[in-house]
Amino acid sequence: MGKVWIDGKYYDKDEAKISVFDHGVLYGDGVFEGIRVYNGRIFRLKEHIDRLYDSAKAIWLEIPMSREALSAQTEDCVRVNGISDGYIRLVVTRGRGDLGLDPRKCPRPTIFIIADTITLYPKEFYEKGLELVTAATPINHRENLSPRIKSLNYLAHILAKIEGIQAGVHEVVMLDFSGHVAECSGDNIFVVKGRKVRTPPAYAGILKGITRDAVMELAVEAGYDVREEMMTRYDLYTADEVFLTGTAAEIIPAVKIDGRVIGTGKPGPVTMDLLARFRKLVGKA
Ligand code: PXG
Repeated sequence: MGKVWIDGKYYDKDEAKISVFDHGVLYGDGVFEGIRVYNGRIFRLKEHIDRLYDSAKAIWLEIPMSREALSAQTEDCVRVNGISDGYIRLVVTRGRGDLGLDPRKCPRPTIFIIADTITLYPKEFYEKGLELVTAATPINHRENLSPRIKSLNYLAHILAKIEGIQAGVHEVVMLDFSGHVAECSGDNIFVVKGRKVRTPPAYAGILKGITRDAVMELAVEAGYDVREEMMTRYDLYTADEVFLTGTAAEIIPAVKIDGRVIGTGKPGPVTMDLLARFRKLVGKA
């Protein structure tokens, strides 16, 4: 039976509960991380912890634990659950308060850590590639709820995801308010044209993915011309290759977008090269 750590104690999965008065539940007031474990080692834990504390800072939430203590607790949770390849969900909510939205009424944030197995995309998705459509729902405006904050408010992305489900495709492309390509519902997006590997800039208002950063480093090492640039759907439609990056997906090719076949319609050589390099980096190759 899996054990979930909540505010200092381990609970059996079925007994792992938080209050209905928690503002994480009442208002989506909180932040989180999704982290991967490969061969018993946590992938880029420091980067995830730093992003979590930045997300918390941005919403005026003080995590009542040091980065070192929370990192050690995350490692402990993986060990206690005997996970060698899996997924960690680390969540910090505003905590228990009253029915008003004033965060000052929540004396102590709730922290919980789930370490579990991971549901992976089927292998054939990597071999054949995904089909995407553009969602009508734009990404949150960066001055509204910044997409840089990995918050418990995922509704814009979930509404976009629902559009993808209705359209019968695997993922959706989300645009920003000016129509520039931003990211997908749970992944970042990359566009390949020749030796050029481009991805939307993080400052424009997207989640700065940990996988995105790793893939950019690998692409630079491999000698590609890596750029962060604003793009429109025209750049997607006319690309040689498009791929998505994320903690769960790693690197996954997209071969059809809004009915346009991308490149040859099959996962391309740059995507496959970067996927091989990524798998080597995480010790899966
Ligand atoms: N953009 C968004 C909106 C995300 O939610 C990424 C990019 C990729 O970031 P990382 O750091 O993982 O490379 C994410 C990933 C899921 C799932 O089940 C994915 C995410 C969060 C929750 C669930 O696919 N985040």
